[in-house]
Amino acid sequence: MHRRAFVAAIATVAVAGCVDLTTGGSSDFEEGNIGMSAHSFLPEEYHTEVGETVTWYNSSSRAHTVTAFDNQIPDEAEFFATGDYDSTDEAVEAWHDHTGGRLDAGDTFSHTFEVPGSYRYYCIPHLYGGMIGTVIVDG
Ligand SMILES: [Cu+2]
Repeated sequence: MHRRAFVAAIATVAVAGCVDLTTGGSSDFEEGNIGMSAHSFLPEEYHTEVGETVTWYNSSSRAHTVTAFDNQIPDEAEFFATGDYDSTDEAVEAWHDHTGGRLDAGDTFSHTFEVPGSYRYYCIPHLYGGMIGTVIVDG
């Protein structure tokens, strides 16, 4: 009885935080590999392999961006950002100009990773809320 009450409480917290505790932290969404809450990527760190395509899915009700830090991806890697901009600066400028690159609720964005290494990316409007993620590509 006590255990049931505890599990129910955890389930409530999980729903409130949009975190699915049942799948162990990767591929939580049918629509994509990495989901989003109001202010974070789910999961914040995602592992994949060279040649694999990763899909982000905006599972929240807010608009977000997926924008690589161009100085925090491997040297040989292709830059990626919603809106298909060529650099972090260009993406930031477009966001401030006309919310360029916005990923609305339910939208998806995909990128294929061809170079092994660590890729840091963020959401432009929620950077100061700590909305930063990492994709680790194993060679
Ligand atoms: Cu965001």
